[in-house]
Amino acid sequence: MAYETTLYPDDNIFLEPDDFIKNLNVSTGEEAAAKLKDHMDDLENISLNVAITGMTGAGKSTFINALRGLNDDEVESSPTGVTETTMVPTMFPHPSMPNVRIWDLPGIGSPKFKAKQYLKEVKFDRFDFFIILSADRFKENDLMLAEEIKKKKKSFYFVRSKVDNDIRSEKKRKKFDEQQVLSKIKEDCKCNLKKLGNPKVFLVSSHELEKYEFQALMDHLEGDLPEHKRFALVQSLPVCSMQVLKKKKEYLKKMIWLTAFGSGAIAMTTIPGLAAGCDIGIVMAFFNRSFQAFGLDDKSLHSLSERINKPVSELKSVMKSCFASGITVDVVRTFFLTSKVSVAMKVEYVLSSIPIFGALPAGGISLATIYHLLNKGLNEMEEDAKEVLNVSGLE
Ligand SMILES: Nc1nc2c(ncn2[C@@H]2O[C@H](COP(=O)(O)OP(=O)(O)OP(=O)(O)O)[C@@H](O)[C@H]2O)c(=O)[nH]1
Ligand SMILES: [Mg+2]
Repeated sequence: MAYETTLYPDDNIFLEPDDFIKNLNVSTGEEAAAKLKDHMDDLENISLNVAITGMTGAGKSTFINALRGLNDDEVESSPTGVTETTMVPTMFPHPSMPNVRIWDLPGIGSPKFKAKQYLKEVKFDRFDFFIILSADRFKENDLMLAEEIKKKKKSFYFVRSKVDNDIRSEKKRKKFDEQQVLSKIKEDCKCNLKKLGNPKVFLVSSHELEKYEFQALMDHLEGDLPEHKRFALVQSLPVCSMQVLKKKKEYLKKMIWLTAFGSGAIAMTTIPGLAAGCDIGIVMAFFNRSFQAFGLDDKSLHSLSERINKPVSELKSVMKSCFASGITVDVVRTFFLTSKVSVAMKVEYVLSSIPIFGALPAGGISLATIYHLLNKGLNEMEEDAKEVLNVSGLE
């Protein structure tokens, strides 16, 4: 995994095209192609290790499944249940981003619990951050663990889980006010955690990620992570709201010009004379990534359909883009050939001022055109994803 060692000293993986080219520091098209390819591989390989811990029954496995967009009874899911089920640290790769790994850490409920020893045993260093879950008041062991994580200069977040249960039982009261119930739970947690200096607490239901504070938790994680890790986090999030969709698009958009440069530069060096002047593999990889990140692939739709109890066919019926049936070379080629192209002026301008790119595909498809088509494809997929979200009733 070369990421940390390559191109960007400032951890800024999404420089503007002009700066990016300057930073590439290359003098030939071949060099540029090689560097762009490296950079794209790096983006593919960004790793994120998330530790989920908390007492037995706190809802760790259920939360992990929800994060991975899976239901509890799917084959790849973390086993959940009312008896103690998770005994050893277990890693669960994200279904479409295997470098995003979510770890189910064993119960920390033992009376003899020693936070320092525990962190050593689970090899705390490999984790980017910890999420400590509790279904009621945070216990002494949770607090000890947070203190120890802090000493090791790692981040932790407290999540009060299963708030849907609280709401459901409080609803039976005559004077029910949801906001009041939530505030009360939060205050109680905060009071309970005071000795740690007011850490943030997020109220979450793994059964209803779109409600309560899952989004706020993700926003905080995103803000605290270094930029290249943010990219992995956002792409791996389950699509549970328009806000998540918007965020995903924002990050994917930043990849567009890189994909356009990459596909053009690599095509120039590896397939000279090819009329298309565009590496279809790179374009496919971009569309595939976007398709999965938007939750439009069969696997994601299947999980969603089970969760909301609607047939996959109903979800698919609202997808109107040409990508609705999946990303294949034929689909992408047809999309390229049938799209009306208006020239993306800014890209054309930037490219024309850079000699090695100025020489790109004579007579073939221009980089500005690729750029434009990638943008168009992404917009169309986003529209499909919005429709799916609407019909699923999550928004
Ligand atoms: N209503 C509701 N139930 C939940 C939620 N999260 C978990 N549960 C239920 O709580 C029980 C325990 O959940 P698990 O995810 O297995 O808990 P765990 O922390 O992994 O437990 P161990 O593996 O034993 O440490 C299961 O019956 C879940 O269905 C939630 O957000 N809402
Ligand atoms: Mg478990």
